[in-house]
This record gives sequence, C-alpha cells and structure tokens, in this order.
Amino acid sequence: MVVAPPGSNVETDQRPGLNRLARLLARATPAVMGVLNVTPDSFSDGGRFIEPPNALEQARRMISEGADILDIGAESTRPYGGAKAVAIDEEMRRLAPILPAAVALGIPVSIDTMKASVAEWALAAGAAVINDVWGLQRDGDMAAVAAKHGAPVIIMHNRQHADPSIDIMADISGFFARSLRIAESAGIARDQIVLDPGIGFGKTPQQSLIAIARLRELKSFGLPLLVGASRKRFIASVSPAPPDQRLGGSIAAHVLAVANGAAIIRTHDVAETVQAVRVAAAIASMR
Ligand code: HH2
Repeated sequence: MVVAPPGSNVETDQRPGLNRLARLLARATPAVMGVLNVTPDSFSDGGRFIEPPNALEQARRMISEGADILDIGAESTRPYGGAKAVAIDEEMRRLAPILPAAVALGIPVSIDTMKASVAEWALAAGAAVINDVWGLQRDGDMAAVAAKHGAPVIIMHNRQHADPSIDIMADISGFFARSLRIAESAGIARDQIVLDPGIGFGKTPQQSLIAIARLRELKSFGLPLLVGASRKRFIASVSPAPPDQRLGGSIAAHVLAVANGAAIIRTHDVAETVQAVRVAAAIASMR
C-alpha cells in the first residue's frame, strides 16, 4: 500500500465517469511525473536503475517524494542523437522485472516507448498511460493499441533533425494536428490525450526555450499539456553544466512551464520539483 505523504496528490477524486487521466488532472497543483529509465544509456542517468532492486527503490522514493505518476522507459530516446535502437525482446526483458512491480506500488505508471507491441505488453501488465515520443506517427499500430485498451496517450512532438530556420511553434502545431487526426481515426477519445512539445527533441536549444516561452499557444488544442525539461541540454546552453547539475535550470523551466499552462511536469528530481510547483501555485493563488 502506498502511504500518501502530507499534502500529496495521490488520487482521491473517485467521481464516476471521470477517467483516470481526468482524475489526475483535477487537482489544484500540476501533476508531477517521475522518470524511471531502465536503460544503460539514458542521457542523464543511464545505468543507475537497470538493476531491478535499484529501479524499485527509486520508484518507491519518487512516490514518497510526491510523484503522481511514474514514467518507465527501457529504450533511451537520446534526444541529442546517438540512440542505440533496442529490440522489442530486449525492451520487454528490461521492463519485465520492474514494470509490474512498479504498478503494484499503487500510482499510475506510463510506458515510455515508441513500439506498439511494447506498449500493448505494458498495458496488459498494468500500465495506465502510453507515452509515445513520436506522437503516434512512428509505429503505425500505436494508435490502435491505445484505442483498444482505452488508454490515455501522451503525444510528444518530435523531428528527425533540428532545423534552426523553421518556425518551431508552427511545426509543433502541424505535428499535433497530424497526430490528432491519427488518434481520431483510430477511435482514441479526445479526453484521453495529452500534448507535449518535446523539449530537446529535434530542436535547437533556442527552439526549446521558445517552446516553453510560448507554451500557452498550444492551449488552442484544448488539451492538457505536459513538459519535460528535466536536465536537458538547452539548460547548459544558457548556463553550462553537466546533466546531473542542471536542477536549478530544470526547476526554472518547469515553474515557467506551469505558469504558461503545463498540467503535467516530467522530471528526474521529484522532491525538488514537487516543492517548486507547490510553492509557485501557492504564490499564484494569492494574486
Ligand atoms: N524526454 C525524454 C524521454 N521521454 N517523454 C515525454 N513525453 N516528454 C519528454 O520530454 C521526454 C520523454 C528524454 O529524457 P530521459 O528519459 O531522461 O532520457 P533518455 O531518453 O535518454 O532515457
């Protein structure tokens, strides 16, 4: 059983008809998603949580620190290039000792994968949300899997390569429009969709800054927004630091993302992020 820390966001709104995503979002403060990378090569924490006991200890720690959802991934997406593709079997082999045990800890788990077969396996193992860093546009079966399971989907903007000459907000909007058409034709309900500008993915550092600064424009889709700026390279473009020393920049980005409309924050540093978004919300409520 999960013991809710004081003031935590553990789901309490059990109104019938409210889906799990809506319950997660029906809170006074933004939801915080803790990252659990079961990979040898993730850009900021590769190798730290590949062993199941370490992964589960980290999952428990993030829950005790106030995480509302755990995002588990077994293939590094390496936003900055050099990702090693992981075979389906290997991805599931990494997840098998960890994902069902994390589900048993009691908070919703999202599966961070680009592969429909891995997503389907994870949903069967108890995952509640699909997090697709290619926004249903890479694996042609992903939308059907989400529709079949009635699972919420995080649609993240991505591009193969950054292009400094493009209008990044127009590119993100065009990408979302395509993803939403795919979702609609597959029969995914609109209230099961979260949009994410994909900080660091196919973007120059400046374009990542723009995506956070102009996040509010993406509210025009009428869907909840997720931002994952945690430890990403654009922070070092402003204030040089290695990935494990980018907490200050991550918090600055996340607080501003919330001010600009983000409903979910994806982070490696749950305790500090929960504190930051709660204090920011408390200050905003005094206006
Ligand atoms: N960022 C990463 C991975 N998955 N998913 C969403 N929805 N949004 C993000 O910004 C996002 C994501 C990259 O971070 P991390 O998981 O730490 O790195 P890696 O992909 O190298 O494992």
